Amino acid sequence: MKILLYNPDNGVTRNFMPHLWMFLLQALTPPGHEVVLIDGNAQPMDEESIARYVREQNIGLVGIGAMTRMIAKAYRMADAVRAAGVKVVMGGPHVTEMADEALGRDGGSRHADAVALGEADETWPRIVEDAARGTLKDVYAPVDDFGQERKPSLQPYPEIPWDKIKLEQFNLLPGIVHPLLRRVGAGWGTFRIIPVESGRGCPYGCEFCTVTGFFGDSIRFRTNESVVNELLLLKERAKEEGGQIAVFFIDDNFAINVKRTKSLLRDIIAANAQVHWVAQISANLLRDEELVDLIAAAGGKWIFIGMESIDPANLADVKKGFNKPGEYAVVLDRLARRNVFAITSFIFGMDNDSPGVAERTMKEIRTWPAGLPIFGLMTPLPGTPLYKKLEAAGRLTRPKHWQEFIPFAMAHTPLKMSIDEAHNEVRIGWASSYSPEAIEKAVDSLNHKPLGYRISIFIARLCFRGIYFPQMGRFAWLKSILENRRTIFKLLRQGFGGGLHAAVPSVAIEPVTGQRH
Ligand code: B12
Ligand code: SF4
Repeated sequence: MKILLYNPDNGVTRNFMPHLWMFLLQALTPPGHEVVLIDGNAQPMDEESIARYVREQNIGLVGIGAMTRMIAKAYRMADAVRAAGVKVVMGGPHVTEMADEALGRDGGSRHADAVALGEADETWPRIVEDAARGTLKDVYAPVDDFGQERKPSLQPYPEIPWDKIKLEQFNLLPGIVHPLLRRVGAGWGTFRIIPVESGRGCPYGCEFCTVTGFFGDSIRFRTNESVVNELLLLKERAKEEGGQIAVFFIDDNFAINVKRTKSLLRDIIAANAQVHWVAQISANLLRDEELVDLIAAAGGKWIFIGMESIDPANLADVKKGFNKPGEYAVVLDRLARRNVFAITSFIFGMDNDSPGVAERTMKEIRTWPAGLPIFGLMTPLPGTPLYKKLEAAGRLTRPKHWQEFIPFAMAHTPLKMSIDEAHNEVRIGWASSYSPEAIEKAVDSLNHKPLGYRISIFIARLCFRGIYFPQMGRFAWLKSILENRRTIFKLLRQGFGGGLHAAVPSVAIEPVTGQRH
């Protein structure tokens, strides 16, 4: 059987990193079946083109995965595939919570022939075999013989054949820059960001987050050896194709067990498996100087920190009181001293937020080492304690907000400001962090660092502004480059002063679209 795994685009920004679930399920597919992957971010498709594709390619089963934000598109694509006569199985965090919606049991129309609940590592081989036999069931749940939920242990972990997988769709370097990069130096033929997980689960249970409910509060880790081998494989591939590879450790809290993280980082260093990497770590775990030393020595370049708010009352309200705003600056300085920078994520529209919250937050941010601040709105995702709380209080204004997804739009009214005011605060956050003046200031604040870091933060800021300000086509990019020409000229002058090689950024970064860990 030929199987297509498809992940829809979110229609707003491009995610440059491929989704891990596709590669994982591909690696877990029983022998005898062929699996093709299409990521809508890299290969945009509409309903008509996916229907044509499955017919022309003689696809026997389509697997679709999606977060809540992309689910409306996922359903439209699933409908088109089913209308073409091909079975659809859906999985991921949204349909796990809303299986009845996907199966048309809630009064709406049916979108999927089958739904895989929760982690599908162990159910996927069964789904494939049932589909091949024509005996696909409606629901596949990860349970043991006694009907108890079972979480995959991650030991052993499947070997993802990164040395052979076709990754053409995930090269971040547009063809237009290839000749320039060839002149700059060898090793810039390709640049990819690859997702790698070293563990799953987070016990913290923040009210707005899907993770504790979905992956459970028992944390599971791969062996150090299996992670190190994966990094070595990726490093080897980059070398062979004369390109660059960076890794995004997608663990929700990469240092949730500090002892284990240190031992993994030591093993990465000992095996010379360092690549440049990004990871998500909560601020409370970054108090440990030795951990931060090891992060830097093992290739860590950017740490994503879910700060959420600078107001302790807000943090306590969403059960994230372990975040201490008073120590944010110290944590960021500790990282910056090792040339590790932070993606700092904030949520506006929390219940203790009032108009002016963006400026109050910006005032703090301006005292921190330059990084990449991102701003989102409090969003009740299905299945989370936040959703249940707001629903019970009758505060949801758009209870099924995912059916008509609108980027940066609230689905409930905060207590101390209106929805419009909350939207305005997010706009202020983005505008004052990503204006040409703010970008120039951030780059200038790193004047004491090697030029590579300044270029790196400049490129990253240009990419990150696209999370909020539409920046999809060439024209939008050109406009953004023109607006930032002062900073570009400055960097070029310094680059030519110090030799062009010094100007090649040591690490670039994906324009992630605002993610809380
Ligand atoms: C990496 C990541 C991203 C990446 C993007 C995706 C990428 N290229 O990988 C970035 C950083 C860009 C991102 C952004 C966002 N993210 Co995000 N992200 C994650 C993260 C940390 C890891 C995803 C992952 O690879 N997990 C590991 C794999 C193995 O797990 P999995 O994807 O769930 O897949 C398993 C099962 O779900 C199932 N499965 C999944 N798909 C399918 C499909 C089929 C057919 C089958 C059978 C099974 C199946 O099988 C897999 C193996 O068990 C998760 C949290 C988490 N730990 O999962 C959040 C998470 C998915 N993100 C989340 C959110 C909310 C966002 C944002 C909306 C945040 C924001 N406020 O802006 C944005 C929007 C994204 C967008 N572009 O539209 C939520 C989603 C909740 C929901 N109900 O949708 C999560 C769960 C985190 C959270 N705090 O709640 N994210
Ligand atoms: S927001 Fe981060 S720390 Fe909180 S439960 Fe989710 S993954 Fe854990």
